[in-house]
Amino acid sequence: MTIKLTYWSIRGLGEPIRHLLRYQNQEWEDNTPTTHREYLSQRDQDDLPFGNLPFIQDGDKKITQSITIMRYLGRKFGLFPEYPEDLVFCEIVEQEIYDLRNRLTAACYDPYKRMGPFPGSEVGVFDHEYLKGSLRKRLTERVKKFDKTLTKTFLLGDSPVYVDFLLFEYLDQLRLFLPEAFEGSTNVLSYIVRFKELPNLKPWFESEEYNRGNYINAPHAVWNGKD
Ligand SMILES: N[C@@H](CCC(=O)N[C@@H](CS)C(=O)NCC(=O)O)C(=O)O
Repeated sequence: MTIKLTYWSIRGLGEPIRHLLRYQNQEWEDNTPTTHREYLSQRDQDDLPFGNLPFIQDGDKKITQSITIMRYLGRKFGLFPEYPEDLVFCEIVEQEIYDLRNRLTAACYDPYKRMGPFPGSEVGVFDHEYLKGSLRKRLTERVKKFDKTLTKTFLLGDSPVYVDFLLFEYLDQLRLFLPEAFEGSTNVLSYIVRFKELPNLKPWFESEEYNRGNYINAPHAVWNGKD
């Protein structure tokens, strides 16, 4: 059965989901709202108690929150850690990479640009270069920790689990933003290369659509906004 993914037509928080579905050779349909009204009507459905994007529909199940979606798909497709201690480790890594990815988002989007000035707000406080510098410092320290962690082919062993799909995508987004933070971290860099060689994913990473790039963020982002 086809899975429906409702999200913007960007990598954003949706791409780990797409990578996992590609790897599984699972048919899916990208459902992209094209107007604000459509976006709200997709998001605010009665059976989505905390409507947000991305969300997936799998049969009669509708699921929001990108990490919950990844865990759900991981369980569905047998890409879930078997042992409790492995799961704890995966969840730590999952949250760690999500924290870094949130900092990337904060550095890329001026909140006032999209939402307009609020009464009493500090318009003009957004400082891309400052936030980028602060992320550079944190990332340089964190990438070294990932380098010590990524000693196997994938996070837990020879084959990927759901967290690898998050980890690859957000490491790759961060690497494109701040390549200097990854210098010398050979385990991380070779992990990124290895992921791109996975069955079913290799053709995607060699495709024209992927190599055109420039679509990590929404159009109003300061960096890598979709044309
Ligand atoms: N914690 C949520 C964050 C979702 C989120 O911020 N989604 C953005 C796009 S990346 C959005 O446009 N959400 C729509 C909304 O908040 O109305 C997740 O991981 O799914």
